Amino acid sequence: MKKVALITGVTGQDGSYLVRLLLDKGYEVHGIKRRASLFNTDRIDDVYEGPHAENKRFYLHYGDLTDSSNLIRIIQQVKPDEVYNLAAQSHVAVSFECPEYTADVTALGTLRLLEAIRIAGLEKSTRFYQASTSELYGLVQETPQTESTPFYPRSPYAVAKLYSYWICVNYREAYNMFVCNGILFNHESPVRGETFVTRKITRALTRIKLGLMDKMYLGNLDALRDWGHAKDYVKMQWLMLQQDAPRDYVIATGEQHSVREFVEVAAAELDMKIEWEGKNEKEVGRDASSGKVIVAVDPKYYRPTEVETLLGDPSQAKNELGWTPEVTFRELVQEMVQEDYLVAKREDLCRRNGYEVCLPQE
Ligand code: NDP
Ligand code: GDR
Repeated sequence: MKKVALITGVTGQDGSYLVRLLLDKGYEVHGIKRRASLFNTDRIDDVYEGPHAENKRFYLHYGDLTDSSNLIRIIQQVKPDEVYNLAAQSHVAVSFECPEYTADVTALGTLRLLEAIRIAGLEKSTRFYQASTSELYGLVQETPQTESTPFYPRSPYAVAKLYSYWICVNYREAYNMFVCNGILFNHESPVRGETFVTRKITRALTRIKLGLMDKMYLGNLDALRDWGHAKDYVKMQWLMLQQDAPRDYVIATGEQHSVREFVEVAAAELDMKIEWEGKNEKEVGRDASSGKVIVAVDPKYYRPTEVETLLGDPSQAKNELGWTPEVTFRELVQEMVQEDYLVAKREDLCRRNGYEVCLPQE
């Protein structure tokens, strides 16, 4: 019998990698997408065959984590063996602008899904993966961070994810449900949302290289992150639900880099060298060959409370599940730069042929 999985957040970065992984493993996959005024399925269009295809194994349902009755109906219809709760208002900076909405989706949405499983009477059979996060560690209490490091969230997003983390632990203990928290550190890819710092950098530098843009503005260049590749991390999301007993796992590379270093490595991929001068909000990065300032700091991207440093220790995942990340930091940056360079070249071609290029900016 083929297994049935339900993915919330299927249109997001991780959803798009996870759906491919599960289809490759022979699953029937159901995804929840939000109604939007424009198509929002770019990342999964190549695997979704449309509503009339034959022998379909991938289905999309309209839904929203703020809508309990919708979630109950989908769970009752689909009767999933596995639920992957990836949906969230996932942007830390935006969570300061929309704290209540973030709590509704990112905290209560998890509760609604868990309750929908219970209401459908599936709590003994459905396994549940929760997209927890290294942001839970926030103001870090020890380095590197492990499954037992105390939490200290530093944003409305992280506080909402803290609720989700604990409600998952509680449902596991209270109802004996198979629920796992994956405490994932930052993971990126060419389909990373454009307003997260890595993608913002690769998108901007490739456009600067081709003269489509003059300069990019960033916030805290000193922030340190443990960056991995999304395709490695979704393997672990699946693996966690295949164990005999549910547990929570840290998923990380165990290697840390600064935002400034990310800029330098990405620039080097484009044969550009950045020379830094100034400090804090006066810091700028010049392109060594032209002398032009191509990176500047804009304090508007600072956060009211920042997470300065994150570094994970994935030993438990390695020892118990045999998981290790395959993509190195440099390979990740390379892939992101190469993909964005192709996009920038297309824009450049249009521009040189007289078509106006007008893309959203952050
Ligand atoms: P994305 O922001 O790329 O994707 C988020 C997904 O959630 C999108 O499909 C989005 O839909 C959907 N969504 C947002 N709000 C709602 C809602 N109200 N109802 C239903 N769906 C909604 O995130 P990632 O793929 O990067 O991350 C996946 C999950 O993992 C998130 O929960 C994130 O917080 C968490 N996480 C991510 C990490 C990372 O580094 N990427 C690290 C640790 C945790 P739409 O496409 O319509 O916007
Ligand atoms: P993060 O990712 O907050 O770690 O959350 P993001 O890429 O947004 O920021 C990483 C660090 O870079 C600094 N920074 C900037 N960030 C953005 N977005 N834009 C800028 O211009 C900029 N300049 C500097 C930030 O201050 C921060 O320190 C991501 C999300 O995917 C969460 O959903 C997930 O839970 C965590 O990773 C783990």
